[in-house]
Amino acid sequence: MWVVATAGHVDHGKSTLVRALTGMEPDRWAEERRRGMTIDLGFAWATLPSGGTVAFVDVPGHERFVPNMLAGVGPVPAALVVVAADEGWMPQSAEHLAALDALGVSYGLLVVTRADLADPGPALARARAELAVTSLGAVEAVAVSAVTGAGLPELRAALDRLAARLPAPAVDAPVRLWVDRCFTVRGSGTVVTGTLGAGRLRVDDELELAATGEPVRVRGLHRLGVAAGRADAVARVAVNLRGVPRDRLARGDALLTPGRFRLTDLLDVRLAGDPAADLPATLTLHVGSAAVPARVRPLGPDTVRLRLARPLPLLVGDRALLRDPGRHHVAGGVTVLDVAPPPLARRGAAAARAAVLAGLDGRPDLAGELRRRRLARVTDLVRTGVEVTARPVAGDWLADPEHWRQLAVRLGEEVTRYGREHPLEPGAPVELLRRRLELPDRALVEALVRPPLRLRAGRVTASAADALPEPVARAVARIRAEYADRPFRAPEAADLADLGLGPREIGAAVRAGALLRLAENVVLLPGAADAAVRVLAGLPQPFTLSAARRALDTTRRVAVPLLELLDRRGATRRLPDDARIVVVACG
Ligand SMILES: Nc1nc2c(ncn2[C@@H]2O[C@H](COP(=O)(O)OP(=O)(O)OP(=O)(O)O)[C@@H](O)[C@H]2O)c(=O)[nH]1
Ligand SMILES: [Mg+2]
Repeated sequence: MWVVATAGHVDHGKSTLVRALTGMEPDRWAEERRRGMTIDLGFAWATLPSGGTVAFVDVPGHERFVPNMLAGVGPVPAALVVVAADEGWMPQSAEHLAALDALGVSYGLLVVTRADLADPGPALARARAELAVTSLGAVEAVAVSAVTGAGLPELRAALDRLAARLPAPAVDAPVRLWVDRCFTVRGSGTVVTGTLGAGRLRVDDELELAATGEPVRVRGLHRLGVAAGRADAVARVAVNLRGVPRDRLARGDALLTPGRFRLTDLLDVRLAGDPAADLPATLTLHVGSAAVPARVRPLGPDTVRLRLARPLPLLVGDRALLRDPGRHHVAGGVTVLDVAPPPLARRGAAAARAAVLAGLDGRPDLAGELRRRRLARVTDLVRTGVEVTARPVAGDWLADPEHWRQLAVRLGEEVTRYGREHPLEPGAPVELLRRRLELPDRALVEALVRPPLRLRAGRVTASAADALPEPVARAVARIRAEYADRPFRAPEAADLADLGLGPREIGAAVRAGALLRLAENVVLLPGAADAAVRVLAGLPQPFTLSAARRALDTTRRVAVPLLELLDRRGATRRLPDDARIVVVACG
């Protein structure tokens, strides 16, 4: 199924055309039929020559009902721009086209109606020129008469060609169904309708009501008036909801895949249209079927911050439009750049923010998001529209790699400082370190603890060697200094003896985590095992003992027990032919 919205000035024959194509009545209200004018959205559908189905969202052309028109076209990716041959280009032809352009609608047809009343040529030429400079660009044009039927077969064929060009819908994407109608069906309860632009709905699905976050369940589903167990985007759907009173829902609400969207009333956007500085302080933001007053704060030449009167489920990259209802003026399209922007409290913050926004294009980008936020929860990032491909550093926390490295260094410094200030205490409390590093979660502090730091009983100790008798600590320090840049070389037995490290001293150092014992008189610095796995993971798999020895730049004396240790830890696995593979790359 494809969904196409109409657009065009009042009385230009949009509804008549939809009626002629579908045999259905798009003007649902008695008042509409009495006045011969569309007031609210109408819905009808037809089978095309190819056998495919096209559903129409028929919009009102009258200037008073532009907000209804916008609610209809908001979630629809294709448009039929209708112009009457006998009237030609008119104010709402322009306003509707500006709206389609602002929303970035790039698929459509131009239909010159009432071709039995006047030569369609001039209206067609003017409309073509107007469309050419918008997101629609050069579109196919057809002249029709709903009275004589002339042009309708050509229009049906053109609709088929348009449908064939429409991009494949993202069926696996999360659902955000913008509600355009809401009513009660006796015996069934609340029903909402909308254009499903992406994702898939099934009977019994649990969804989230955007306005309140409350869970709702799909009790029944209709596609184009027929009950269905499931509906894949793109589709016109009616959703019967279990246990939701009718008055809880209205046009502009949305049904969401749980956990995939974030309600926001503060967003930074890029404008296409009027310059930021020329915008009035208050405009209406139209997105999906919603229309929400927004306070506008210019940041850069084409970027503004919007404070919405009520929060909406928006994602980075969403297209929307700003309109001045008083002036009947579409101020421009917006692309959402950030749905969780930082507050602009400090002096100069707005200018700094403008500089950041200048580098954003509305494409969700994990590395960039992490660079800006430094730390973020997976769930929060997903809800902004970012695809998370990185591994969390702790719990569901993601970190910018550079920031994480700096935090690790600062943790070491803070622990050392604490040790100096409190020489009698066994290390710095994790909670205190969390506050000093301004981290939101203790788990982050714990994840930053790496040798020579150690975590014990809620405290981080500066160096395991601190807990050792003075001569042993000094000997370990010498080894650390000498072997730091060749971590897989081990001191010879004679060197250990020279350092005063006999079996008892080595045992103490190993227990304190200051040394890693591979075999009798074979010790490395702690961390060497993890580092070795990283090196070995870079080898062609599987690898032999001698390949490992060369890669680690070490001797058999170290390589043999080191690999055995890694086997025991499950980081490597020994194959029947004695070669090995790395199982998990740790660290
Ligand atoms: N002669 C002739 N009349 C037409 C044609 N198409 C529409 N009309 C007439 O034009 C008038 C307006 O048609 P509608 O279809 O209601 O126009 P509309 O664009 O839906 O109007 P709104 O929904 O109010 O914006 C009606 O009286 C139609 O009968 C046509 O091809 N030829
Ligand atoms: Mg109409």
